[in-house]
Amino acid sequence: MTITRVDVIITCPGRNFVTVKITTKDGLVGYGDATLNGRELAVASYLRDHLAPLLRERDESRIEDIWQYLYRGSYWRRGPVTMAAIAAVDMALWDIKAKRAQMPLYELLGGASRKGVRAYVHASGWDYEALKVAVEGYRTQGFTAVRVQTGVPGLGQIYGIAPAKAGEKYNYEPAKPAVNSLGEPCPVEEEWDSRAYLNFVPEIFDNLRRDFGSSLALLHDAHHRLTPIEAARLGKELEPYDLFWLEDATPGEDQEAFRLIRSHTTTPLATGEVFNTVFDYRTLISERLIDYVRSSVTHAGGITGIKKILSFAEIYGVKSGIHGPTDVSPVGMAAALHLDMTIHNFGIQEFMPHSEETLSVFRTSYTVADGYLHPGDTPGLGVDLDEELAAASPYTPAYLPTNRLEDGTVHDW
Ligand code: CS2
Ligand code: MG
Repeated sequence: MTITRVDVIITCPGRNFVTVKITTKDGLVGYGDATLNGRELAVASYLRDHLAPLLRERDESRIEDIWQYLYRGSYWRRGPVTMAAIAAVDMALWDIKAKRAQMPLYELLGGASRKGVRAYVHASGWDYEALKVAVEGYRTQGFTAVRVQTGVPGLGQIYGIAPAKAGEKYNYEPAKPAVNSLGEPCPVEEEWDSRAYLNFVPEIFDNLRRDFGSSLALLHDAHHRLTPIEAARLGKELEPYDLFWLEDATPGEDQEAFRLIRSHTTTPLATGEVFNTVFDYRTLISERLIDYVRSSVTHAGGITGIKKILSFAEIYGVKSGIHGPTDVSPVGMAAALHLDMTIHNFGIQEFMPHSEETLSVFRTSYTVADGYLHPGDTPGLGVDLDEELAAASPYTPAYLPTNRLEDGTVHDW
């Protein structure tokens, strides 16, 4: 068959999402997620202006060839915009292939290697007491792994902490709509102080182990803010608390920094949510400097792209920890779940539940029970898009926050 239409759908049911919809001559439809938080329109243009014209009339069954044509054949390779656009096309083509085969995608990718996908959720709070309530809430729901983040005394709003009152709602939304003095959209600015953070965090983990015992898996995200020696110190000080992983300790582009961190600590390390290709991981994986690969299917070239990363990782015993925040759409989340079901080196899946508003536009067939997710057995990815509802929620500019030190210097994140 051939591709007859490529539509790009931008919608904001609670937050922005960019979705590609590919239609074949015989009327099959596939969806792919192209959401790049705070840079949504750049990917939408890449898809609409540069990829859609290349795809029409092409044989939609040739997924690997189309991936290589868009990646290798375009001269300008890699980068988040390019790889999110390729990812969306790739997901949509896998969706169509599995619908044609009348199978849930995980069957086509090799079949189930496990009963379900173990997930970790985000618990946060301004102080330990609020965090404790959030962790208890997730434990009651049956989750066995939680990422824990708290405010830091002396600092105001910091990233990753739910603004809601303890016990109300555990999630935070990464991107925020804000405007500058000219009324133009701009990022919110937050404060940062690594020393205050480093001096405070171990106490939080001490409390958590005291209150929740040893079996709960605890994860923590440093959001690329530390220097290698600070990350080494944190990893070492957290060793008694047996973390599942310490995530994004240092800025992503410096792969060699992990040699220093690794030589000082046995705390497991995860990184890669800002990476787009296997080349971003070459040193990290081949030197066994990390334990978990954090890319999302959406930002790493789709199922075809992330499979290349995970197959490389498998040789070195490095596992998956696929990125699953709310800025990955339900389509991107479904793609992750199908893959998680099949690969051998599955580690854990991040799960930040989408809002009811988002799920009214994206109708999913994946399920969650007792801390496990399951992609469901609907043919394809198992996500339908209500286009009328989508059209009723137009794009609203929103950015991830940025952060500065006390003296005003822009800090890594
Ligand atoms: C976070 C995300 O899920 C995570 O681990 O780091 O909130 C991330 O910052 C956002 O997805 C960025 O868009
Ligand atoms: Mg992260």
